[in-house]
Amino acid sequence: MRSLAEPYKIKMVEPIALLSPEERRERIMEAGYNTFLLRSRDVYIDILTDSGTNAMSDNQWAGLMLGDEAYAGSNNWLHLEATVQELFGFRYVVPTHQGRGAENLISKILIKPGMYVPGNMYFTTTRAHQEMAGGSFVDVIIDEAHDSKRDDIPFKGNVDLAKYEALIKRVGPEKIPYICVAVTVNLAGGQPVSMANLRDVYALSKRYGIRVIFDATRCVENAYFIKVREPEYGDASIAAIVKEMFSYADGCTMSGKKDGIVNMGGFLATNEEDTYRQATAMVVVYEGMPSYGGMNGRDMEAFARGLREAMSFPYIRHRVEQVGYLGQQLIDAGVPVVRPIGGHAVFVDAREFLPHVPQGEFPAQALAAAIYEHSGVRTMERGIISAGRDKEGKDYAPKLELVRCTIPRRVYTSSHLDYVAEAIIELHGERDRIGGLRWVYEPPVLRFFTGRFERL
Ligand code: PLI
Repeated sequence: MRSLAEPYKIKMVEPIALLSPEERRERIMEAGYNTFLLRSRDVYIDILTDSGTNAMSDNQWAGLMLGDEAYAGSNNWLHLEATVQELFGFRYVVPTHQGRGAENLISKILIKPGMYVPGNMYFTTTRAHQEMAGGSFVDVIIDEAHDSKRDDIPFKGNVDLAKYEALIKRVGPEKIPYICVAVTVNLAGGQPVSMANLRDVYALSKRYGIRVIFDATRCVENAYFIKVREPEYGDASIAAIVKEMFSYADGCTMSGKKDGIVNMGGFLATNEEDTYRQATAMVVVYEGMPSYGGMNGRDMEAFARGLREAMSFPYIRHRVEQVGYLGQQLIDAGVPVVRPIGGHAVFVDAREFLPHVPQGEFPAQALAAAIYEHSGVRTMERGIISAGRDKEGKDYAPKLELVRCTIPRRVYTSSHLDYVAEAIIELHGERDRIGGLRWVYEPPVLRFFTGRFERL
């Protein structure tokens, strides 16, 4: 097969520069060995996250000029609302400034203290909102999702129906306001959920009268995996797959900063009038009018256009395959990564990369810092630091201790990814010299964002 070249050409550039090794050593020390605390200008290739780091198209930039910045009833809101209704099939849409704004609304509206919220692996902000509303998250993803080496499972994000039903029987359906199904599953490695599983989860939930709420953040990447891995969908369009996926949900939250291909934005969507009424009452307190929810008119225009662009097969094929291109180089060189490679990121297995660093000395945090120091590439810890502590104050200690190399949409070319691969492969050859870290400052919630460390 010919190489899959970028399905876009570059019209505007943003210069980047590589600091000297001495400067990088100093900068990461000043940042408390936390890549979140580095200054962007000190980073050469930034694969911290795919969130809000997307490059917009000429069509989206043109849309910015049509921003209707009215306080109420903005034209761009009407466009965004109609686009979400058409693409996802939900009746009601509530705008929020980003995904966690929508998570706040749905958690406050539906979760009462003492309730349980099953989900296919936790996500940091999602679980934080569930817990702040008095709920307890329960992981009902298939066991294999916690095993970085199981590469024979095409839909590693699937819900384990037996685990889910056992929870329903244990606590009673009235204690479960909804199941949160993430498509794809970020912390499992960007792993997808099959259409068959979505259908089964919905049917089981309806038997017990439980709502299904999707985390739609990377739903287009999930649709691509369904198209290429689930035989009966091989000829279906991405838009048709997305529409069918969401027919198995009662509502969703979405961070537009990922598959919306914008830099800011989000929404809550639902088919329930009562949930919608409560959300519109609450959105004015936390986000803004129900016709902007924290977004500018121009941002909503770009978001509406971005959602439509995301449904293009050449776009999403290149996006997911570009991630695979980086992953394959690491696999070929013997660097341990989560397999199969997911939709938005390559996750390096830090436990295996640094077997001499115990989890209590934060191998993924140490490895992310070492990658920056070695190459100027910024990645992110997704292990014990991200997992946080439970209500008793005990570390969650997840099985997966990972460094995420997250590819922004339409930003980097294959040669940037070649550089990343070369740097990580080189560092793998020198892994014995990387040691662990200890806390200097640990924040009470979402500690990975602003925590500080020192070398042991
Ligand atoms: O960053 P927000 O508030 O727009 O979205 C929160 C959020 C919700 N669900 C999922 C699956 C996410 O990945 C997510 C945000 N992810 C970030 C910031 C990331 O770096 O992956």
